[in-house]
Amino acid sequence: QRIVVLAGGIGGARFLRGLRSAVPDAEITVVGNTGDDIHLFGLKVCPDLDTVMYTLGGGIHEEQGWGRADETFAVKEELAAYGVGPEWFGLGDRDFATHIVRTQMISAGYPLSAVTEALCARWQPGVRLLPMTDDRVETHVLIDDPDAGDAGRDEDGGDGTAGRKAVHFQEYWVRLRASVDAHAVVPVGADAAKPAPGVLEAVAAADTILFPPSNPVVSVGTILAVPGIREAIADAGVPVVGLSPIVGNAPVRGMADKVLAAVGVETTAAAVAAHYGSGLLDGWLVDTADADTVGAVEDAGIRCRAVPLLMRDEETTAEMARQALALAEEVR
Ligand code: GDP
Ligand code: FO1
Ligand code: CA
Repeated sequence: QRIVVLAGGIGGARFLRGLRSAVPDAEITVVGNTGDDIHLFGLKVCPDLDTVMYTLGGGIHEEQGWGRADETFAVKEELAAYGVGPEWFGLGDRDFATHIVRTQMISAGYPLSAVTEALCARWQPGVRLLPMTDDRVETHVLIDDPDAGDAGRDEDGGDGTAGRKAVHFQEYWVRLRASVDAHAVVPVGADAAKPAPGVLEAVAAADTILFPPSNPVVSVGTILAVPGIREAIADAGVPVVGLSPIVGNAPVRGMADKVLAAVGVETTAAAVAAHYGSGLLDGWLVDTADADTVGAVEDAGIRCRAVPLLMRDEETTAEMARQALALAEEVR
């Protein structure tokens, strides 16, 4: 069977490892989020694509969830000695090689999708990994500007932007550790982006489409913001099943609560399902801790089951994948 998964970084990657072991014969196409991408040190960094590639390819730093195992930071230290930053972003020596290869190929004219395929030839992730788009998309987050002072606050013409500034998602997450409120999340460039080659074809040919427990705003939401992808999923006529990244009214890890607030969605499993909507989602898995919300999700027209959703290891994650596929059969 053919399965398409829209994936962010850690949540997506870990789920995919379970899915791959649950259905080893399935043809899995991953549409990866590239809104986290950033240009640093003259290099193009694609955190979510790399997290999926390294996790499925056996190169990931397991505890950290991103970057390479057995990493060292000599290059970063040397750059810092030249006063070249940012110092807040930890690109390791092994990881640098990936970025040099990627940037070199892009400079030579290859699209990101071809570069990703080339990188995956080494890592053999066992899935087909496609970036959502070959075009440049960068998620920015609108925050209060600590330098604006009171003078600027009233000068917004009523649109709420005075005294605020947009920072790159990586700056919000890594430098600021999501410690300040996000007023808006903008996938800059998404409206003009085209799905990468193979994305719409894979969606149209899918037997099942899965939303892993990835961030609904800055991971899955960004992929859906590329014109054509949401429509292709809705039109595919096959079960679309998601797994909640929210357990017990909180993200399992990360800042989903901050970015959900920015789009006016409560941090609950049921609210995230409603945010995707019954027009897109046919089935939704919530954690057993949220079993009391199953009725509310079903009232919204989305078939719902409560099962354990903590990805403790590959086998518990594989069981989550089996539950998602079983729910897909129920709604098919
Ligand atoms: P990121 O790009 O690295 O942030 O990763 P994703 O967007 O793919 O996934 C992030 C989401 O995964 C967060 O909102 C977490 O709450 C969720 N998550 C992480 N681990 C687990 C888990 O074990 N179970 C569930 N249900 N969600 C998880
Ligand atoms: N996350 C951090 O918290 N600190 C870092 O220094 C950092 C560096 C980094 C380098 C390469 C890469 O692929 C990912 C990296 N991440 C780092 C993870 C990344 O910032 C985010 O977790 C994701 O973009 C959120 O999905
Ligand atoms: Ca991400």
